[in-house]
Amino acid sequence: MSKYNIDDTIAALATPVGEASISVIRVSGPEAFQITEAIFVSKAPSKISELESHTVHLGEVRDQNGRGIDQVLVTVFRAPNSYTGEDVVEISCHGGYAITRRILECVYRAGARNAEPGEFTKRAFLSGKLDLTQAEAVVDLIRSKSEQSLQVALNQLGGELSRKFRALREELMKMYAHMEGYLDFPEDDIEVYTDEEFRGRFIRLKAELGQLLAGFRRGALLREGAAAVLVGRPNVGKSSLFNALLARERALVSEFPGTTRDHLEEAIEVGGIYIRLIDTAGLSHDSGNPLDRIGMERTRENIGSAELILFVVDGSEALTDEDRKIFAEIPQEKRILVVINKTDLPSRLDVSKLKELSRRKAVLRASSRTGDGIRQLEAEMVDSLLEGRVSVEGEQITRLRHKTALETALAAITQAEAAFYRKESLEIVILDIKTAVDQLRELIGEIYSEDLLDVVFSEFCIGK
Ligand SMILES: Nc1nc2c(ncn2[C@@H]2O[C@H](COP(=O)(O)OP(=O)(O)OP(=O)(O)O)[C@@H](O)[C@H]2O)c(=O)[nH]1
Ligand SMILES: [Mg+2]
Repeated sequence: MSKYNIDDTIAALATPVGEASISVIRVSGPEAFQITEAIFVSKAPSKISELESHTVHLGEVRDQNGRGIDQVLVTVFRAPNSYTGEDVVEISCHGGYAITRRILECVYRAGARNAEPGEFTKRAFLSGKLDLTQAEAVVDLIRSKSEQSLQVALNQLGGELSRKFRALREELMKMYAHMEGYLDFPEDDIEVYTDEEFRGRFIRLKAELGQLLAGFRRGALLREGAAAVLVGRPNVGKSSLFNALLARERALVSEFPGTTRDHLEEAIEVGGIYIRLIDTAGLSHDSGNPLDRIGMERTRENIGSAELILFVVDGSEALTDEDRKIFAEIPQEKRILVVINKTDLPSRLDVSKLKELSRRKAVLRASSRTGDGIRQLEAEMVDSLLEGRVSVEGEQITRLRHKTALETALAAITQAEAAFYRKESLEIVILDIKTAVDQLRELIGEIYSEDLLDVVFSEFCIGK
């Protein structure tokens, strides 16, 4: 069956599976009204297909033997004024495994097909309700775990990024048209940009694409969050800091070195960013204990995949060789914050030696016992992850798909520009411009392949 098939009617649970006060089953397609009529008996003696759009009706769902299953509300949306652009019925029933399963069975028996993940949104896209960038924002909105990622998703859903892509496409199409006009009628005195104009347009386009690309890392960070890992020798207070940042006693803390044997992960939201905070087993290079070695192996893996390392030292003790060895293990290209913990105790740490060791990394002081310096640490974590750029204003690309397409477009424009200056035939230049145009059209989904839609919509959950 073709993935483009939108002739049939689909149905799925739109709310999470499990116990809830209500669940919603969504039915969309040309038969949505007839299918609902077959299983629903309204209190009022009217047919679903005759009901006004955007109205809610009380009634009962009955199985094929006429036995009542649940009292429900159905909401009717008439095409094209619905999420998918098709006729849609939403059945709000009691939440629960068995009830929703039985109602869905009735809906399927009456002729609906089980919707694939994201199929409702795919239909919204195919019927022109949303473009592809906005469809992606729907997933981001649902998945948002922090204020900032939510804001970026809302901006995208509102069409901010799409408008930017469209404007760039428009600009490129103009260049294309001018070049094509010249190619088609070279003798005519048709108006074509001067070389100067072309030069200016190339420069502007490259700058705008470059700017969008530069924002990718931050956009991806806002969308996906980041992993921050606490690293240091045993007993410096990593687990205590972990708890202080979480604001609850999650990790076991004790005065015995080697308390944490396995890593622990918890999510926090700091400065609007979603951070996966990871506590690790203290690294100790001369431990003969095999359990320690396994724990340390895990710690190394965590270091490898983290975006931010919090290197923790104990301020109430002098810097040790072990501290040095551990620091040396952290790849220097990583973002690293050095945290001097236990500042409530008398200081025995030579800060200049620590700075020498950590070179230009930021050094912070904190006490997980009193909470001093914890807010500052949070702020530094955010700054370090965002590199100081905290604003979510402006268009923000968030996905690898956007990045790859814009990179291809930028390369094509750069190539077109070079060919233009070498005074190569316009036929060559125009091919590159066409490549760039197509990349932008694909971004908003003006042109698409089945594969592309598969990739975009496979991220969705069932019922969306
Ligand atoms: N005075 C003081 N003691 C602290 C502070 N942070 C941690 N401690 C104490 O230091 C000891 C070790 O703390 P943990 O958080 O278990 O240290 P850790 O780095 O997780 O140790 P491992 O799991 O063994 O690697 C405990 O007795 C804590 O109470 C602090 O800021 N001030
Ligand atoms: Mg610990």
